Amino acid sequence: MTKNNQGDSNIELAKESLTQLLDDNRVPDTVRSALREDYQQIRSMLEKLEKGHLHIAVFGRVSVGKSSVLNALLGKQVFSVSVLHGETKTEGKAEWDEVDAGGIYLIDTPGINEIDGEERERLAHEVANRSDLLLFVVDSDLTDVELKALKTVAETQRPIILVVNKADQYSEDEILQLRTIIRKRVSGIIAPENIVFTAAAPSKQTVIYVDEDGNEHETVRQRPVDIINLKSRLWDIIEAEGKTLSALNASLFAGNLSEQLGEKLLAARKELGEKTIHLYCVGKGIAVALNPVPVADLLAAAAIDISMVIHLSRIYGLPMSKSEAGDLVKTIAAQMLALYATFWAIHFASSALKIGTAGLSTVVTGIAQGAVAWYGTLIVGRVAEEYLAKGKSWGGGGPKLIVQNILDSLDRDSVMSEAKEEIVKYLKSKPNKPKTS
Ligand SMILES: Nc1nc2c(ncn2[C@@H]2O[C@H](COP(=O)(O)OP(=O)(O)O)[C@@H](O)[C@H]2O)c(=O)[nH]1
Ligand SMILES: [Mg+2]
Repeated sequence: MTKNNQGDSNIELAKESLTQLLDDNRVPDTVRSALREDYQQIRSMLEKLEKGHLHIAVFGRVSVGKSSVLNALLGKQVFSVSVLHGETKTEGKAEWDEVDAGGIYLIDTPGINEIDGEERERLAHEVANRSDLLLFVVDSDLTDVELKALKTVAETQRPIILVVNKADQYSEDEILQLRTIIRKRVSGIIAPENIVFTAAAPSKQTVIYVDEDGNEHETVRQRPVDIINLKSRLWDIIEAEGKTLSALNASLFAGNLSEQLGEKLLAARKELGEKTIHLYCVGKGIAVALNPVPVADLLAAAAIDISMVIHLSRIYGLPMSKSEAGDLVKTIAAQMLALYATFWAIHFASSALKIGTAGLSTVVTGIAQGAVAWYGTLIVGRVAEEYLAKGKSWGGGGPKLIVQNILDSLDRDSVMSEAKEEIVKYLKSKPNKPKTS
């Protein structure tokens, strides 16, 4: 490959962002294992970058001559060719040693299907993602299916050469016409210089001639392979920007992947966070139900919320100290109180008054209060999560807006009745009846 400083620095940049993703220790192990496949993909991309490899893949309809085009480039029969549909079932890879730079690989792929649009799109992305340059092969004017597939691969921003194969089947006039039609059809997608005609495996030609005596003779002539236009176009591109190409595509790949990783990471954290919050809600609901707290002891009960916040902060990769978590819980509680003052007052004051009365009423009160505590912990958990997901920030609206939004998003009555149900279930499963003070 040509010495190219821009290319080198692009590679470094791509490598750096890939390595960063791999080494990101903020990613908890549970999440990391869920993302193992993505990590594997990053690793193989990194390896390819380090070796400076360039991948050129063919793509196109079955039987247009994809395998034949690659064989013609290689000058030997490496990939199997068949008159039957779908000869190439799996991918193949071969080094193209005609280019001095080395490390250039040709990749054969199965043909795209005429019918299944979704599968076609998936395949197009898959092939494009792993190659630095694409040879989109056709054997006539593009069908609608081919045009759609071409647009799909073009979206991946890979450079594409449109190879019109089986040129031997057309007369010179027909080729001129075909070139004009195809140019128009793919304008805006493929530059004219990237449309090349080839005859990778021309069919034999029967020639009949009449000799001086008037006798007819029939000879079969093998037409020559015509691949030089594609070769020289490829050489030009590799000469000019080979290294930049592979780095550019690696950056694109790394960029896409880190975006996807970010989304998956957040989803995985949300799921883990959800489970964690639920556990603390159950824990606190039951603790309070068994031991209804007077208003004055509410702070003691806040210890559970504080542990929950510390736990959540680890899941989100932004660990908090006990005092930091305590401050966060206080901030959230203050907003909750401000917004729902009467609600909290009624629930806690009435239960505080009733405390001390023995028997069933205490149990009933306890369950009701446990449900309120559960609801409170759920809000604290959800708000804390939002704060953590924003990288420890409240965003423009401050804590008030976030607490308000979370409160609005929760149906208080159904949360409380679910809480009561779970608490009762737990109490019933216990052989010892709750203590009455
Ligand atoms: N006439 C002609 N036939 C070709 C040419 N290239 C390939 N073929 C034939 O087209 C058929 C399919 O070729 P193949 O390379 O297996 O296509 P693929 O399915 O796209 O890989 C085979 O019979 C080839 O001999 C060409 O340039 N001219
Ligand atoms: Mg094939």
